Amino acid sequence: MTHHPVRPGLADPRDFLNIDTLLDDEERLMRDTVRRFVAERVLPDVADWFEAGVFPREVGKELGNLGVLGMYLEGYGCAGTSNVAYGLTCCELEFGDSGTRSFVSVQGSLSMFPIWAYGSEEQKQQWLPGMAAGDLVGCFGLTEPDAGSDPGSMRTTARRDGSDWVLNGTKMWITSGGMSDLAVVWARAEEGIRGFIVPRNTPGFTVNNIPHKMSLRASITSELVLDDVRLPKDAVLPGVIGLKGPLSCLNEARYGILWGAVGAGRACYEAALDYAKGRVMFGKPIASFQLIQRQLVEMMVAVNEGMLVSLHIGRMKDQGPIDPAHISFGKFDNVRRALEVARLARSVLGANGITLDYPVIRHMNNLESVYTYEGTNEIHSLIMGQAITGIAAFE
Ligand code: TGC
Ligand code: FAD
Repeated sequence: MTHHPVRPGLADPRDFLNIDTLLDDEERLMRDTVRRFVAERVLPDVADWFEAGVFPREVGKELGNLGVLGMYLEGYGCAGTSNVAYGLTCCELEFGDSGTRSFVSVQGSLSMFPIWAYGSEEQKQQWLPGMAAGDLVGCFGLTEPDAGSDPGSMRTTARRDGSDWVLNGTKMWITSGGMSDLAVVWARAEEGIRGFIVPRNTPGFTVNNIPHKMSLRASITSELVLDDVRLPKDAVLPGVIGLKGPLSCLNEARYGILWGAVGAGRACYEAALDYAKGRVMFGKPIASFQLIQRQLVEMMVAVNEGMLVSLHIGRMKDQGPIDPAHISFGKFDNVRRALEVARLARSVLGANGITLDYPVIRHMNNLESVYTYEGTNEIHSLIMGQAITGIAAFE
């Protein structure tokens, strides 16, 4: 048996378990490219965007130029990368801000994916290349004021009138709604739930941005109102009927989120580590106190574990169809752990932890939304509960 001597001091505080060695060259290149974009284009301004409550439209276009919009889809201007490369991208984007990753999730997984998976050839040709380039912005309307965790109870209707469709209803909490050129809206038709492509300028379709958010401020969140919105027959996505349509899109978006949460956690851990080494109290850096070291270690361990879980789920997804309950594992655990990391980091920064001069409270507040959207923590518990017991406990 070969004996490898243990050599103290080799552990990298920013990649403690050498997870980098588990990536191939292409994955590392993608990761580094997005990391550079975030450092140059997001981090210098994101606190201002957050304070102003905006997500600049031109950043959406730049993300298109970077090639990350719908990047794991094949054809129609999309890059066709692996799921792991896409996951690493989400992780880096959310190191910047959950709002930036949200924009990319909603564009690629919730707006482009349903058109790519269930659209007609004409719909794909019409919409996907412009969306991949960031020239057209999409949004995904599933949630309603009275139908959140239970989208099967939606009230929005789609009625046939001659060869047209007429949509009525209200969608709530819709990311990118106010900056979108098209909405993928899910509505109840006679035969079951169907998806519709609703161009922004359609008469009867109005969008109102939701004010006063304390979370995901660098992201636009909107209400969509559909008042006798008349659409031609080719506005419907022909390839799917039933709740499995929107739920299958959620699998894609939740996959990106489970990686993204690790990025937000890493940003908080690194900010706390740097701060603790520089901040002197009682004549010593606070990093020298045992209680602070314990907190830093908790954060570091959570971030490394989250990376391993993400990478494992990503490799599973790259190998073939994956059970949605596996994605729930990552969304459930990585987001709650990232939130714990953010709260620990907030405390290590003391009073400085409450300002936008450091990234921590911005991430902490953002993660409250991430905990709730794309299936709340409770819903993901129940999805895994059903997977291990065979009993659905949703109602
Ligand atoms: P259930 O009866 O279990 O299933 C109905 C049909 O759907 C199928 N199905 C799935 N298909 C694909 N993927 C999945 N994950 C699926 N889960 C279920 C199922 O097989 C069945 O098909 P069929 O052919 O038999 O009809 O449905 P249920 O009504 O009991 O609901 C189950 C539940 C609670 C898990 C589901 O409703 C759920 O996931 N609720 C959470 C809702 C949610 O996550 N909303 C997210 C909205 S989008 C968003 O938040 C975007 S934020 C984006 C950002 O800014 O990053
Ligand atoms: P509710 O469903 O009312 O839940 C309230 C509480 O009850 C939660 O703790 C929940 O876990 C719990 N609960 C509910 N049912 C059960 C149960 N069966 N067992 C145990 N506990 C239960 N939606 C979109 O369609 N598109 C978007 O782009 C989008 N973007 C969003 C962006 C932001 C910033 C936010 C905050 C939300 C967004 N959403 C979007 C909506 C999001 O998906 C919903 O908020 C989420 O699904 C939860 O629904 P709800 O808020 O109505 O909460």
